[in-house]
Amino acid sequence: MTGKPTAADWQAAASKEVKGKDLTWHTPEGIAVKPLYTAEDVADIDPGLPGFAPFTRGVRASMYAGRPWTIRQYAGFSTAEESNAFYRRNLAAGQKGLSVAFDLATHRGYDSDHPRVVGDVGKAGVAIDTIEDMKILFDGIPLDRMSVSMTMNGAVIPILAFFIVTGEEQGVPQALLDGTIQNDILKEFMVRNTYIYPPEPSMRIISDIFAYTSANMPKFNSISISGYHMQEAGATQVQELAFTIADGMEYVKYGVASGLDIDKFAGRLSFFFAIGMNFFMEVAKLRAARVLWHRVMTRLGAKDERSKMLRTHCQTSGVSLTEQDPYNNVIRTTIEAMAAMLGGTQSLHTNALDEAIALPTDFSARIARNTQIVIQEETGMTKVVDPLGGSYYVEALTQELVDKAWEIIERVDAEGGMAKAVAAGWPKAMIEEASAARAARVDRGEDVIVGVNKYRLADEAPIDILEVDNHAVRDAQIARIKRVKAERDEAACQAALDALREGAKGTGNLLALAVEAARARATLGEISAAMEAGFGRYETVPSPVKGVYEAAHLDDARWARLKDGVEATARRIGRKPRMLVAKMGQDGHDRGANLVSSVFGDLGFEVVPGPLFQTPPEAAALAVAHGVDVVGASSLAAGHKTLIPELIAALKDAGRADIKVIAGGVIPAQDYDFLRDAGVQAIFGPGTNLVSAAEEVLRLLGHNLPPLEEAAE
Ligand code: MLC
Ligand code: 5AD
Repeated sequence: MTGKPTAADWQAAASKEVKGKDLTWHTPEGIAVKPLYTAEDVADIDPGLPGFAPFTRGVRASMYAGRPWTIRQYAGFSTAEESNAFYRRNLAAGQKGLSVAFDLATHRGYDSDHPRVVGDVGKAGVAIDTIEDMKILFDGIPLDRMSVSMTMNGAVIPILAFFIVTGEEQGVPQALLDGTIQNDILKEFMVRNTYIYPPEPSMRIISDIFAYTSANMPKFNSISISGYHMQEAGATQVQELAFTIADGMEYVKYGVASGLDIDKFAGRLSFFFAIGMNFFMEVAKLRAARVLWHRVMTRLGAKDERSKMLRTHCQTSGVSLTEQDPYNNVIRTTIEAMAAMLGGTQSLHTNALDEAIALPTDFSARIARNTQIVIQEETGMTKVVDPLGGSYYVEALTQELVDKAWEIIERVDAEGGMAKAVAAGWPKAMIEEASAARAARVDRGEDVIVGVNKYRLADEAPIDILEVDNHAVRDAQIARIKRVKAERDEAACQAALDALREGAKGTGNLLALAVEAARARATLGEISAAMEAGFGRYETVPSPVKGVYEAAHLDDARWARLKDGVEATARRIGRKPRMLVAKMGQDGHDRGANLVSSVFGDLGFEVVPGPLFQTPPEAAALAVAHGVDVVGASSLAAGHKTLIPELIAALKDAGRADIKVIAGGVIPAQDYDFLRDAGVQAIFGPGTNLVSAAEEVLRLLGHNLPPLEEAAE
């Protein structure tokens, strides 16, 4: 061949190598990724320069060459004392910023002595009931020098009030408090489920926080608008991108509608994204997010460039990690961390290798932290700003993500904004459909997960995990609540709570009122209840998607055999087999439960999708009322050892010990014997193939499936 090869020459050469096979990769977000990108793909694209609008290449001119991203590991468990000690050890070992994980009782506005939270205290995060707990949590950590992120949405008012008063009692004025509060309620209604109040008052809380922090706490980021939990719930990257930016738009509109000047608060809005295993897609996603936010904020009338600058935290993906062969998780997290930094994140959490089983131990936390330190300090990767800028593929993909996400953002906008869309339910349904489609691809081996659906080990030894004794933590918390209540000026405390109650019914800044209540030693539960008196508590029922998982299995002999088995069972017992999918305790992680409801529904079960947040007796009563054959208890927040035995006892008390109880979710192998001894008939851990699980459930219901060959004939 003479002369320079052309695109057509390449096409011919590649086609010959693969004998004409189409090499296009059709991604779940509906993007057709080509096997080659060239200058032609980016002829119309100019990514600009870092530090300048629209910030495609990063929000700072010097980026990590000037200052690396903040190594900010999310952590919290047990008591404030234990979490404080853990933070201090981590800071001494190279962590740079703090990030507090609260337990689910705290998230949902209950003190540790509340009867609904017995299984949750100190389990998924640290228990905080009063300002005294918060002071212990930050003991020896100067809040004017350490930036602190707090992941709190439902009980955001008492927690932020405790934080402000903790600063005050440390001698730190509000103006110097540095950090971030998550404060992102829209995604709670969509995917994370730690809401307390209905949507309208929840949006007012956010505007009140914007008003208070923009006036008093200029260094504090008033919100962390989060797509993370959408990806964890199964969203594609385009969905995550679009709904997160659309959520941000909605908050800005509410802030403006409440009378705030957009440029007074928008500079302190921040974002939070998940970083999964699709490496280049994630790099492009962060770049696209910045472009989109700049576009949206310009449209909403922001003038200050800082208001249009998307600053973000990232966390590597929890769902991408596996219980099986868990050291593979170190590899996955390293790849994800690199995508986050090459995308230009401001702050990063890297997950620990025991993610799929339990909270991090000192050992697993060290490896997770060192993943970032090694990238920052050993590789030279931080020396050049946006090193992937100009990559044909990355630039083209960035543009494609902008365009695809923009279509969804325009739809949300046309339908009146994200609060309306969330109420209508279509974003959640869209995410759940993507989740069911992904589960089907994994269960069919089309999406590979090493050590789970390919190269699986025959035997695995359990690894050491962190265990929290929730009963001991609860006893200690109750003792401290009693002490604080005994020592406070009761009249002053009640007066502050009355003022807050009035404020919730009328106007008045809720955070300002809660700061008074925190000073007067009101508890988190009391502050939440005072607002609940005006707002009510929000409840919702799940509505599982239909047909997505089945559609992917229509050619599958095992699926056909299962459906026959369900039908045979129905003939035998005279009705469809019935299953309650129960969510007990304050654990709102409903991805697994929704998936199970959806798949068993597709199989022909009559599924009762239980509401979130039930107590074990409530779940038992629901099971009895519906006459179910089996209860599937889904547990992802470590409450299983308390809640499931109580469920079994409640069924027995109701005279229905015959109803079978199975358990699924984040349940470590170490707990299997305990649960079996308590009467659990089958346990499905992370990475369970849903077809296999359904086969086992049918066996439990007394149906023996024929060998596969016969069924296939
Ligand atoms: C940064 N700075 C620079 C610079 N880079 N100055 C000069 N040259 C450079 N190259 C300055 C910044 O302007 C800023 O000052 C200061 O340094 C800090 O940098 P930052 O980039 O703002 O980082 P940080 O303080 O870490 O803030 C990052 C953030 C913030 C804006 C994204 O919101 C944040 O920390 N978020 C964390 C959220 C989080 O951890 N969430 C956990 C969720 S877990 P200035 O004055 O400009 O501010 C979860 C799980 C679950 O949700 O479900 O439970
Ligand atoms: N400590 C550390 N990490 C946590 N995560 C949740 N709770 C904690 C905690 N208490 C992380 C996990 C999870 C994600 C939502 O946040 O990685 O998947």
